[in-house]
Amino acid sequence: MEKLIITAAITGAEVTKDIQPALAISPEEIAEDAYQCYKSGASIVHVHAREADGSPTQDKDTYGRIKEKLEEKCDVIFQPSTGGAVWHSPEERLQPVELKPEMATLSCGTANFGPDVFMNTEEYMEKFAKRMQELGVKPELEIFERGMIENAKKLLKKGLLKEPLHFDFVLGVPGAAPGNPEDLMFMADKIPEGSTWTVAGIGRHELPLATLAIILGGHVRVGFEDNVYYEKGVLAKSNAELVERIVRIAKELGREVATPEEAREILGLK
Ligand code: KMH
Ligand code: ZN
Repeated sequence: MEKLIITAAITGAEVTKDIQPALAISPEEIAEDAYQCYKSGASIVHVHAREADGSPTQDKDTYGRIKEKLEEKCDVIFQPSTGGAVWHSPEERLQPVELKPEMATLSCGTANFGPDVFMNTEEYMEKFAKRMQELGVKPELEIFERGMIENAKKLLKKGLLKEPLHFDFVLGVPGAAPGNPEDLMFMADKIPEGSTWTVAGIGRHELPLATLAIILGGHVRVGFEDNVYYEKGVLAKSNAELVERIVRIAKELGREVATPEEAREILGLK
């Protein structure tokens, strides 16, 4: 079986320091957190930038500072968000791709997101995909609902995506697809042959879905963006602690963990 790619989604846009005191805020803190995750076994870091006051920002220069500091430390794959927060405009959200990171996320449709709506119209999905293609940025296709796989296939048909595709099933968001094992298996069965996939289980779904993905041959995303707990009622000490647990489970299940270079091979980044 292919080696396991672990993505650390370290900040997100919604988590606050009140909820998780170990949350990194400044570019220096975010780069250091990402480095600790890399040392623990992550080969990709998915990042949302923050303002000094902790609020989420899609500012290109802030992402640029994180990227620069991270590149000084290690060769982990830097994957900025183009999802941002629900209230960011599409133009704001797209900014970090101008830094030409190796990857960036591309959300493939609109979904309820707790009490909010995470809006991704066809026009903007196409615009995001086109710009990423022009800049040579590989999209990670964020799938919150089954129909979003079809939206991704439509982008592929229009020539706005290039195979092999890489999907991230984000399961367990309140208002979108639930985080049950059968939901993951159903979705993983519907993507084009030759695609790769990872799973981001939200909250209590993180660990069981990660374990299932290791068994099924998929890849895994963990981190404060998706889940701030180590176990019920116990906060994780760090993002790295969540990565370390996945490395241990993978080892027990006989799945080797990919280095960033190996992840690049698997994802067709080079
Ligand atoms: N914060 C969510 C509204 C992404 O990073 O591409 C969207 C999100 C997806 O986190
Ligand atoms: Zn994100």
